[in-house]
Amino acid sequence: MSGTLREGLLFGMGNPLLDILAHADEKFLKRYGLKPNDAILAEEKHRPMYHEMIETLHVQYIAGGATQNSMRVAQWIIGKPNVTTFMGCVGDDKFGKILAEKAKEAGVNVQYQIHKTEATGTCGVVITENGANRSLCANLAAANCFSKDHLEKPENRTLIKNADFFYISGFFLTVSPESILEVAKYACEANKVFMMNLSAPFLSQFFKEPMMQAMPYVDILFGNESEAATFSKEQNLGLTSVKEIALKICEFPKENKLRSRMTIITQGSNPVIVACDGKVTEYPVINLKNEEIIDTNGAGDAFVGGFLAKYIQGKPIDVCVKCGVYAATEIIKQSGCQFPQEITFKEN
Ligand code: 26A
Repeated sequence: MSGTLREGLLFGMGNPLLDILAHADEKFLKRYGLKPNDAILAEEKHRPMYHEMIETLHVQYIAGGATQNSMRVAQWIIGKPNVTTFMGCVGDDKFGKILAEKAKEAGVNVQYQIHKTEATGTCGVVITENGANRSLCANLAAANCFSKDHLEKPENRTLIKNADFFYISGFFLTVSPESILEVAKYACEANKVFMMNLSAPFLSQFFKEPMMQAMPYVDILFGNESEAATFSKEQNLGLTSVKEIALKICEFPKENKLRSRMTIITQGSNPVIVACDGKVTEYPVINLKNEEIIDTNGAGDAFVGGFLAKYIQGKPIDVCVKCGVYAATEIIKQSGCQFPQEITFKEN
């Protein structure tokens, strides 16, 4: 695979969300029925939460949305603008403009679908335990209105055709499975790399059908330990060991027989698990001191971004994982998915 970085090499698609982030206590989580470490879709009962956060807590507005975070982080590491393209749906409003600005600032070529009436989506991020836990509650709004016709515009078709790598977080399964399949099938036919993320336990539980429709196209699947455990339970795998689950996922039916599936599971401060071709490799992470941790919001997305920045250059997997770990570590030291200007990553 070519090691050169060119414009449009990596294509991402997902929910562009503006994170409304605040530190709170257990009582706040209880009031809205939230778990300390989770990601869910907002229901009616969560509506007042955003208001309470803004009125009573110290909130920060930070660019978010899982796939867009990964694209921004990949761009940060790559340094050369427009190597990544991102599509998703925003409203015609201030939040949408902030998201576009932040993504462009990082160098992402954002090609949003813009909804005329729905507002840009937001995500309540409630941080507890001094940054160790983050509870995400997304109000998708305009993000939920993404439609496949956006991909059919000639200029967007060209962007897809020009990409060699595709990444879509599992969260997008709640919005447009048909768009996911369109991209997945194209990648398969062209023998290009299609990648997804388990993203959250609720997707394996309640979006099983679209998830399993996309699975045969997945060349690389990312996830964390709790998502892997829920996936195993929901698929009746009868496995609890993360390594065994990762190996089993690699064996699920696959369309493109020219590529073996790779499953990559992060486990917080425990080693990263990489399973492929019947083998499992563990890679250590960097353990931060408690006082260095600001919040873990975006850590998983940053891991993917760092990994992809190297993977699309054809670097060996150990370098890709090391870069993923580096990126996640930097993001944990800041509020939300934000990163410093300087890059101190060394491949060896
Ligand atoms: C459909 N859902 C629930 C979501 C999300 C989401 N991004 C897309 N769809 N729920 C949370 N996020 C994003 O995850 C990031 C942290 O990993 C948040 O916006 C946050 O930036």
